[in-house]
Amino acid sequence: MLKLYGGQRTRASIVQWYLEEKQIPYKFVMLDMQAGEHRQPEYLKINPMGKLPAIVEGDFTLWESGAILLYLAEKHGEIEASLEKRSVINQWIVFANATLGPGLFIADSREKEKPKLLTPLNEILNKQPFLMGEEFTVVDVAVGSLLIYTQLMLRLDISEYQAVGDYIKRLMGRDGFKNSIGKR
Ligand SMILES: N[C@@H](CCC(=O)N[C@@H](CS)C(=O)NCC(=O)O)C(=O)O
Repeated sequence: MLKLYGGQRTRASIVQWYLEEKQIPYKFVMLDMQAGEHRQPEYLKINPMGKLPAIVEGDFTLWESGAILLYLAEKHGEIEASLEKRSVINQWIVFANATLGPGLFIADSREKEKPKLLTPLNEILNKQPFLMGEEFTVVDVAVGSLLIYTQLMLRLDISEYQAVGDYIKRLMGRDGFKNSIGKR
């Protein structure tokens, strides 16, 4: 069975959300970060960077939450064969981790980046319930989790962005969310 390595409050919950959505069987291996378990040789064999999350499936290991999401989506049939469709999914996952996350979670850039990032997201979500259209996809886990964390962790004022606020509520109402990030 797939093992997901995480800690009390780590991005492993993002991966866990997707596993719950797709009902993929997994075992959550909770490392004690206070005790430095993620820096011990046993875990460094899985992720030499000493960061969480990572997954282990048989003798295959993978780290970086975005790469894990993409792997799971591909393996569990969400991603169609076309290079273009796969690349658009990849685009949103990279956007979440390389642009949206740093833009909103690095205090110095937050105020400047907030309108630049949330205005187009709001426009997209005004037209459709999910980022790729009518259907919830892995992209909503990657981007949506960070938007949700802006509320849970930063209490970021997004009142100007009604469609983003509605999207967050829609995502938080999902069972997969409630059984993962919602439980922490
Ligand atoms: N870009 C990475 C970030 C990984 C990361 O920084 N994880 C944090 C927990 S959320 C961590 O392991 N921190 C422990 C440390 O840096 O020692 C990902 O998305 O997986």
